[in-house]
Amino acid sequence: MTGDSAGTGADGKQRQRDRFRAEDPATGPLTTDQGVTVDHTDDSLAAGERGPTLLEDFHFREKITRFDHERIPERVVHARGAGAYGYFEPYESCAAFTRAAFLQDPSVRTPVFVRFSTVQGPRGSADTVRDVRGFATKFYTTEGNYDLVGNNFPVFFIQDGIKFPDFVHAVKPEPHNDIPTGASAHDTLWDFVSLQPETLHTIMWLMSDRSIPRSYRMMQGFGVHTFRFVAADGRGTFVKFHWKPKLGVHCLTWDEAQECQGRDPDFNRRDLWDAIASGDFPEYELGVQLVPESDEFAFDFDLLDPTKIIPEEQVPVRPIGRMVLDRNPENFFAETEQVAFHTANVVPGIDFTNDPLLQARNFSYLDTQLIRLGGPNFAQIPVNRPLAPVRNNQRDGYHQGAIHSGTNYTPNSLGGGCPALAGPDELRAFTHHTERVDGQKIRRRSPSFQDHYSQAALFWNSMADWEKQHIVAAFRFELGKVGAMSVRERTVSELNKVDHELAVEVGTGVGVPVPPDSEAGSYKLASPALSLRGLGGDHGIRTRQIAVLVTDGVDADQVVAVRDELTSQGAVVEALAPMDGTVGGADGRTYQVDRALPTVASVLYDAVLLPGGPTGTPALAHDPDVTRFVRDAYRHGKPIGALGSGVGVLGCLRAEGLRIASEQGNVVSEHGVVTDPTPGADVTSFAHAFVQAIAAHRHWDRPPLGS
Ligand code: HDD
Repeated sequence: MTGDSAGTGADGKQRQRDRFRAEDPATGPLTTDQGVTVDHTDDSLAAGERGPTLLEDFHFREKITRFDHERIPERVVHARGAGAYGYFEPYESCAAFTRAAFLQDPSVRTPVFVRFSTVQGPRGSADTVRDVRGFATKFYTTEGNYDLVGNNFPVFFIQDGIKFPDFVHAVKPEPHNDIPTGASAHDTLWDFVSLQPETLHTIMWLMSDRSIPRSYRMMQGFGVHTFRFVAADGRGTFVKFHWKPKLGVHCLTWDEAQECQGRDPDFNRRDLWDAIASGDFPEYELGVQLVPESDEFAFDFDLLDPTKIIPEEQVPVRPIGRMVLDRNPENFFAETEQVAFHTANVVPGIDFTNDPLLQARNFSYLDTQLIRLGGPNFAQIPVNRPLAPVRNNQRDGYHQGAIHSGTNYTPNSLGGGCPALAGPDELRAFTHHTERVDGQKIRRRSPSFQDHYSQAALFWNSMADWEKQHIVAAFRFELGKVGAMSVRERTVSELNKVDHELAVEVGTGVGVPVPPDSEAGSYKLASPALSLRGLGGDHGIRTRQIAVLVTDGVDADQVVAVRDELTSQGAVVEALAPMDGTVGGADGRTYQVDRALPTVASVLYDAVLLPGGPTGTPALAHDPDVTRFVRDAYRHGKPIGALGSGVGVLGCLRAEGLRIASEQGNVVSEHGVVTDPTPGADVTSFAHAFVQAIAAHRHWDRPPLGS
């Protein structure tokens, strides 16, 4: 590939992309791929008006052939994804730990492309499935591309990559009937899990709310493995990478996630796209846990074991920079589908460790791109193209897009010895970290990888009560879908080695005996940093989606006052009414409706507001769409605000046990239900309380309906 550096800086990638843009269709008429102008594309060339199509119709043949070949194989895992461009900037120089150029200068922005994904389902599967999420970042650095190919969990299911095909076969749809799509609740996964206890820690994450993110913008990312930073003097430091979303970590309820799959299968993809399109750029902080090489054996687990975390209480996460995603791709196929990540794409200053999962990945990614992207030249595809110049003797192959000249071997004299090798003092050259390695050639897992239960228990012990309830419910759902009782039983017996209470809760739910307490694990340690309790972000309401249910007769001044307060704090407010168009306010004016209620559902929003009105809004209480909307919002722990006669609309839930504390006067906020029934009340203090309830995201302490 010829060097095509478009310069550095945050817009360097954008300038490079501009050079590969297809011809602007506005510049002239339709042509064939050969540039021949076409004046007719709706009828094929035929022998007579009713006659057979002629083979010489090159335009017809080319058009159909191109169409026939539009699809490429989807990724074997992480097939469904959504991507975005942006930039990364370090907060300060990290020269003390790494010589990576993009981590030196806070004034330098490095362009990035990020792809978020689910793992199990095919390209067309729904977003809000229970699954791990991929979080892969390509940094287009001045020293070449660096890919941080992570997930939203800090641990992985297996310790050695040789088991990856087994694990993926087990979790993927079963081979005989290709069921289930985008789900892990089936016999083969749990058969594997119950026989492979190293999966248990990650399974705990999978059964927790972390596996159903509210948004890619509200999700953490982790490099998972222990990597190595290398400083200019050659000193190595172990490093774990963390992405922390500025908006905090928020998740869906399982019930909500399932309804989203029908209401909007593109829920997460759309959310990312809409936020970027409207200028609410997602932002993540990059943090690192640093461990000096001298402390390699200072932990009670092996740093090379990808099923273990380093608890943040033990080694704090140090923020080193931030990433902002500020541009949607222009073409899904060209960019999001064709982007190719690879754990072995590293730059000077970042190196590997001997983690056997990482070592396997370093083989797999290039290998899979060769088949998926049809040959070895995929680094020339615009989204994959480095900004750093490329000069080498790699040649030919499918889809070679560059015209190379000169010699194609090293050493040469006929080509002037070019390209020359970097000299020993060339700082930009990648030199592998020097590490002493010796041992028997052996196929055996290290004894330091044998503890599979203590960190699964660490996770469980760290959860709030409501998080534990969700985990138990998830296990009951998943194992309840498993047909083989022996698999259910074996899994519960493994869970008992994590925690007896967990095993009892799950075992009784799925109808299998639980082994005695005497055989249970007794791990006491907890890591508060693992609970969602403390991960609320900046506790603001920026980008939260608020539904305001309106109808004719609504007190529009009240709606406008609350809406203005919410939007001034960055929330997105939509007016929903039984029918599209406009509603007539109590003041006689008309107000625009954003969406008709039958086209939406509360699962698509973060909070709901029921405004009052002297005549109209009680009618909403008899609308089944409204009743359902409010009931679901309540069941899913979402903030609900009601003003004036809007409080009466909440009465639709009274029969189901909803107690509204404030029947008259004053603002009352209880379990995220904020009410003020005073007709025409000043909304200032109501809005303040409602904002606080929204900032808390979900209210799990709420009494369930029907109780
Ligand atoms: Fe992987 C894709 C993340 C283990 C083999 N993986 C892929 C993607 C992500 C991850 C985010 C999607 C990249 C994109 O958006 O294009 N994978 C992980 C993490 C792992 C992990 C965080 C454990 C820490 N993966 C893993 C192992 C292997 C692979 C052990 C094989 C030995 N992964 C692949 C792959 C994929 C892939 C088959 C499929 C498509 C692709 O690479 O480009 O090579």
